[in-house]
Amino acid sequence: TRVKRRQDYKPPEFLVDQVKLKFILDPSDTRVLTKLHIRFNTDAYGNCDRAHFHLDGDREVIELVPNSLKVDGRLLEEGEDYDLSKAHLIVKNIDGSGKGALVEFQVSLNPSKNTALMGLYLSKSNFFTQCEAEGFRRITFFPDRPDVMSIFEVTLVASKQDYPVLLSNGDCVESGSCSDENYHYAVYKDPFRKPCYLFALVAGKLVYLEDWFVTMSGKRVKLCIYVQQGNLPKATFAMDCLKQAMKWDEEQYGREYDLNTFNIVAVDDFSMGAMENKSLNIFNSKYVLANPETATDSDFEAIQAVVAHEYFHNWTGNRVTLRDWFQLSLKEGLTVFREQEFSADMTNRTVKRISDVMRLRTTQFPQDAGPMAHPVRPESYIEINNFYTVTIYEKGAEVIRMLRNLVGPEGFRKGCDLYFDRYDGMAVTCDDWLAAHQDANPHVDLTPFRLWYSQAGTPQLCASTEYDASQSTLHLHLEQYLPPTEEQPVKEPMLIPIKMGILDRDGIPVMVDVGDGSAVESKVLNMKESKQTFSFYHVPPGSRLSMLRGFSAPVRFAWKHDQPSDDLTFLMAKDKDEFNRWDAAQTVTLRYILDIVRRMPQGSLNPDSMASLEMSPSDDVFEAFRMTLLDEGLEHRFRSTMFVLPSELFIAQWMKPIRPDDIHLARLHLKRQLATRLSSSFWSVLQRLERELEGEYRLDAESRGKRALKNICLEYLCCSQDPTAVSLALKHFRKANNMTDALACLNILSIYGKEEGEMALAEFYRKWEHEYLVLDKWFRVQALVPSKDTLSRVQNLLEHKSFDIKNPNNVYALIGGYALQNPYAFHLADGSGYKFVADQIRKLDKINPQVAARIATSFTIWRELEPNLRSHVKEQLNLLFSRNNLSRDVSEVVGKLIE
Ligand code: B3K
Ligand code: ZN
Repeated sequence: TRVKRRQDYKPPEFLVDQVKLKFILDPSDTRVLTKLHIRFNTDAYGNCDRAHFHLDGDREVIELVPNSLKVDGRLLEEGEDYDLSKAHLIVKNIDGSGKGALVEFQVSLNPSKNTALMGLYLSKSNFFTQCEAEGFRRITFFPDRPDVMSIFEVTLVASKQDYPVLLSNGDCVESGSCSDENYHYAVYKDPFRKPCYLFALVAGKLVYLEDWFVTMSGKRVKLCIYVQQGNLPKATFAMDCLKQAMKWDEEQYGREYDLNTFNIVAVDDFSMGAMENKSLNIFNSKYVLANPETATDSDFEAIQAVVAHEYFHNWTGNRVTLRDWFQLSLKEGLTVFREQEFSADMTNRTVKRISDVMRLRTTQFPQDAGPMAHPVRPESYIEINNFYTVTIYEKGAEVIRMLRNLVGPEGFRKGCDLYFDRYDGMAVTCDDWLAAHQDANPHVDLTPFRLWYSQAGTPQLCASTEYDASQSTLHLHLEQYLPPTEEQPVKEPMLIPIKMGILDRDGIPVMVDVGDGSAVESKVLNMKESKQTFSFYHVPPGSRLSMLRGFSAPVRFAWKHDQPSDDLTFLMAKDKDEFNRWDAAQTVTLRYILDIVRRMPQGSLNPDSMASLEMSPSDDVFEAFRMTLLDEGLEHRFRSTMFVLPSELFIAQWMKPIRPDDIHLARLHLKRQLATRLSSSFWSVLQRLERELEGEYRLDAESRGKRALKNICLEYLCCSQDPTAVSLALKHFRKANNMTDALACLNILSIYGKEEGEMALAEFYRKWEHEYLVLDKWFRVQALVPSKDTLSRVQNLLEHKSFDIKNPNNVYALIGGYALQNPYAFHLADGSGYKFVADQIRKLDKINPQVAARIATSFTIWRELEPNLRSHVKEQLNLLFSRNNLSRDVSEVVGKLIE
């Protein structure tokens, strides 16, 4: 069977202590000379006479050079001494006493044909590698699993002229000219044992930005960022981020960098964000290159986050690595969490939390509720690349956050210290991680917490209250429910930490008194049972609860009886927890949108009749939004976030069956009503901010916040179909001296403008025609227009001369933007949107299966759709699945969707 199971784990039979690789680089015929010092794993299996050594190798990509395979110098015969299968090389009868053997061979491969961007490939004529998760087997034969850790020595040989820069992991210990003067070589040694998924090489024409960092023990580390000629000035921001991250990891976790150099290389063709190869991080160029003209404020923040994330992996992932891929969240969840905290420290904690939670709710909750649901530590997979999911990453990070809250910040630091100390240089499991925290915090019982790793699905938490006026006691009844999933029909109650507070009728905090002698402003209730009641004493009448502060657990929270909207607007204005002020705004708007959708029969909403729809939120809702908008005591950035309405994907989770059009229209209706009612306030804030932002562009947090608020004001005003606002947007677009404003206006104009939109798009293209990363924005803006005509626009853009379907960034911007982020345009009543996306998946699957599979996740929620749409999706999924030669990646996703 093709399914791999966590329970089937067995330690490797052979260990590889040392790997020597020599690459003779050539675009169409690269040679890899491989020498492996191997040894039977006597620790796991004792002694034996002889055993077969199994090496993985993707023989559709690599070929064993005839007569090159030797063991201890002896040439081996196929059939007699070794076998080759489609995915393996099996070297037979190796000594099993543990005394070791030297296995040598050569392979040949053709990087120029590698469009999957896994293994060794070319991008703009330069060589790059990507090995995680199982790309190393596309470079040479090797036991390609993370628990085989080796010391690597790598020699690169290449043409001097075409590949002046030669890089691999570790330090360059030797370099020079070859006997053929047209070629040169470099030898790299990495002193740290590592799994082969962390191997990397880069060769080509690149320039670099150099800097240095002095570590806490006084070691000077050379930092280099390699980019294509002409891009050097765009690398300075990433360099600053790297230094900030290095410092932060020393201060917060006591982690110091461990080599003499740290390199980052930017590449345009890359299937994901970036890769943490030991000392040679390879980055999608969109997470390295930025200047104010070409990058938005959000781009800068994303760069800061990704640079830090990859750097942090040096300890969480590289020094301590994974036993097997089921443990993926051990490094990813933890590293995301570390990045989130870093970014919070560098920017605005509340806003960062809000944006992380938005993402979790918009993308991870639907995954957890559908056929793609899996636990943070999965039990099985077919293609591991499909498991680099929001569940592993983002929910994984939530689990770490809960753990830290459970043991407290000091306990968490102690647990981390113990983890690094105990497992340095080892390949370990999520259980080992928990064991370290348990041992460091013996007073807390972490047993019930483990379920967060094993149970899939989002717990639903339902609350109700009862107030006993005679005793001034408030009883809070909580119920949790975790819906069954395919693999787990019966679930156990989870340990849910609920941070909460009480406000009296004037909004003054009431000390939370649960009768244990302590009285605090914010209390964490650890709910363990499926039903549980908590009682609070000395609660004045008319008090209100603020629940799940800071989103203390990744659950869907709801009150049994909807709160009256004045409770919510009260919390919007008064909660001491800023996150919950935002969340109250989300609930108020979500409820109103759902209200419209539920009251209107399907199809009765249409774009033209919306204006006459006689429904409106109550006055206090408008007032609460106006107060927020005008409250100078609040940070600009926070105020702008308050106006980001719940996403259509989030709203859809509260509706069965899902009617995407109605959701979109109802949401738009609310947006217009807010825009109209608050119009004069939007204008006054906008004008004031315009004045304040005049002059030179500044990147500081304050200016970023001002831009965000200014642009959201403009968006609302344009949404209210105010022609003055639309012309102003065009004016701003034309005179913008930074990409944040330009892109915000382009976006607004393409949605709310008519010919203004087309003009702006054309001008934008002309201006940025030669800036590859900026064109991605241009594609995405068009893919995101919520219109029934977007499909034909996207279809046309596929043929555009600047669009390259082999480039993942292009694909994610255009096809991904359309299929994953634009429900109104994607869900077309005749199913043509689905057919289009299915066609693209078929095409992409031949090019880059990983990217194709990701696009296929756009169908995750299909079973919840209303019957007409559902039947159209079903038809497309069946058609897709019936096709043979689907990659493992796509067939696993589609198989799960239709099963
Ligand atoms: N570890 C890589 C992801 C590799 C994905 C392989 N399909 C990037 C990261 O999470 O840091
Ligand atoms: Zn990562």
